[in-house]
Amino acid sequence: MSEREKLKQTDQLIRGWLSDVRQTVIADLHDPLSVSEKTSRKDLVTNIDKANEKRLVAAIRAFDPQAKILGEEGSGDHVTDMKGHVWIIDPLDGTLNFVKQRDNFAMMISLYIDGVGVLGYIMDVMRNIIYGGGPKLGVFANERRLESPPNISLRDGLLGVSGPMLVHDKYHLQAIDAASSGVRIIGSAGIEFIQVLTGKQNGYISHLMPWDFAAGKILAEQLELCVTKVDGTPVDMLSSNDVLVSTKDTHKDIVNMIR
Ligand code: 2AM
Ligand code: CA
Ligand code: CA
Ligand code: CA
Repeated sequence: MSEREKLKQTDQLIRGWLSDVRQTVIADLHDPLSVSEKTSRKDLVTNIDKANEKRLVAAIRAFDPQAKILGEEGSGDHVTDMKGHVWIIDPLDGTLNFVKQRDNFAMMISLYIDGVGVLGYIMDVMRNIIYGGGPKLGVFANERRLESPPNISLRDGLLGVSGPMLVHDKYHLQAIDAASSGVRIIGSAGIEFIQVLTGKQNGYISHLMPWDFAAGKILAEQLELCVTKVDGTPVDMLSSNDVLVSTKDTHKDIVNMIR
């Protein structure tokens, strides 16, 4: 079997894991949640975050027992380097949206080998669409291949931002807002990445953990989008970063305004 055929099989397997976990989320969607605060009343974890992570970790362990797993809720490993196979998972992204809206949340999985992004997946759970693929496969929204979005400038597009960063005017975000066609705040990094992948937004800026951007980075770069820290330097896969994902022209515009 060629490397590409193997990756295609793995792609189908991962899509299956996400679909299986989604089914349990949808089946229990209106059951009472067990919610606890992590760092604040705006930073929550539910029984669903934890259950999803356990299921995804079990699936990855059965498939790739030697691999390291970096997950938000602690069912994975303590990962200190990107050597070998590293799976990065966010079992429920946009937990506050999940709790308050039962909408606009995602699940994300990615595989890095020796630090290189190989496969990335973002599932929009309520729309039942998996955006996934990688450098050897291209990017697909379920069965539909995605083309690179148009390279629009800051002025001509809608920019996704983090609410707290906009309020605190971090990186002159209010001036960047004024220079764009407008800003949008969705509250799920995964859903924000999808907006950029599909050309509905020309970029997104937020303070993110590795599991928030690991899958989106692989997909965005495959579609000729830029993923860096907001100052234009490379992101660190093992710590938090102020991340900018955008079209090439918007990237130039924003990095110039920030520097
Ligand atoms: P989460 O829901 O998986 O925690 C908006 O809050 C976005 O930023 C979400 O994608 C959220 O992911 C992510 N995020 C990153 N760090 C966060 C933090 N300290 N508190 C809340 N959300 C955070
Ligand atoms: Ca969280
Ligand atoms: Ca997240
Ligand atoms: Ca999460």
